[in-house]
Amino acid sequence: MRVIILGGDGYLGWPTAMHFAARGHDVVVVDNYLRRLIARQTSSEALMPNPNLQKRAELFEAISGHKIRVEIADCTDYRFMQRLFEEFRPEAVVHYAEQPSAPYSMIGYDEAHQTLNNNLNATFNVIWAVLEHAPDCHIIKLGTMGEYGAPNVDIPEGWIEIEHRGRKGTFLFPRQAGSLYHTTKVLDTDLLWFYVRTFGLRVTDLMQGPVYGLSTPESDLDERLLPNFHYDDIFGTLVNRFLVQAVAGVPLTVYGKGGQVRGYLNLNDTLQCVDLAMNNPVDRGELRVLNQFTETFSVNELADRMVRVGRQLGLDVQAKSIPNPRKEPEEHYYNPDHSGLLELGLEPHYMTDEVLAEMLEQVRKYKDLIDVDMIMPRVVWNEASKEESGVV
Ligand code: USQ
Repeated sequence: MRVIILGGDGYLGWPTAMHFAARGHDVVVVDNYLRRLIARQTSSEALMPNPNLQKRAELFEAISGHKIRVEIADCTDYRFMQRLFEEFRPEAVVHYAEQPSAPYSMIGYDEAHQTLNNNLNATFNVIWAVLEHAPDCHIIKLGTMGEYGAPNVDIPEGWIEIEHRGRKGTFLFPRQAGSLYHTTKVLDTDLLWFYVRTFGLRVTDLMQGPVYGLSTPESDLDERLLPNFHYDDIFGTLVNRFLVQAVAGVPLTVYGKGGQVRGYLNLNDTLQCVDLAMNNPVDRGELRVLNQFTETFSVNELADRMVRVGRQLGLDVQAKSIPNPRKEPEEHYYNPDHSGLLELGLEPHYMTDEVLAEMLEQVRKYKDLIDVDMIMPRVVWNEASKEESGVV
């Protein structure tokens, strides 16, 4: 298939590009290096150095024989998007081109505005480029489980049937995100749904939980092909941060009570899910929502596992609760459905002790590159914790 991957330099975008190219698809990646820029501006660089996209594509082609076309461009530039979609006529577009950090979006006006503008305008331009130049193209959009928040009822996959005063209807599940970043994803979903029901686009919205992992079969070909692995408070996701903290001997940063439950998945399962979505497209006029995670854990459960497995490897691992920089429930009900991707054929890689030990050993190789100054939270949007921690 002809596939465009927007945000192809990212933690998920680059491994996805290699995964599809290795399976014989015709792949174009687009990125404007926004994440690299923000990482430099906020001192949040990835653990290992990552060559730029052009260099990674050249290297991947030299090693594997599979070509990935690179476009360094901004998805919020509609003229560029028009030219690309008109010329390439994609059959699928995977849209990762968003500012993905919740903490970054909560720093202040400029960061919130940049997140809102980038994310909404990129999504809007994808919609219009498809409408005008490739109306049959399947849009695979990375949403987030964070769109739902942590409601006190079971979370379906996108749609809920409501009975109200004796009549029934089906609606998108009410969403209440905990950061401006997560809120932009709610708005993305609404934009997509409007254009699906009005102009018959075909869209899959993948509501993904936090992803963990350092490598994929393709990135194992050469360490310069590894995904950008962040462990800072801005771009690092929980498990990846805990892996680095365990190796560095820094107490695991449990935010608040640690009862926050999320649905997690291995990076290799993200690739499987996106692949399954692409190979099982929806009909025109359909918005399919799939909850993309394989198992749920609380922060405390993950900390306990990391302590146990880390100690078995001889690491000095401890967990410590610190004031929660985020405004979020720290003890709550959480029961989201996630059968859609399993029905499509997902074979989960669960987080076993062996998987954790393997990831810890991988991080250990880069121990000397860890900068411990990036670990403690620097962005606080919980007023009570601000006073407690003295962070301004
Ligand atoms: N947390 C800690 N300690 C830490 C870091 C995080 O206790 O050192 C807690 C957070 O407070 C939160 C949970 O762990 O309750 C998950 O945090 P996270 O940073 O792994 O995830 P989040 O900020 O929600 O964002 C990440 C990705 C985002 C994606 C989202 C899926 O950065 O792009 O959309 O995971 S979800 O969490 O389901 O919304």
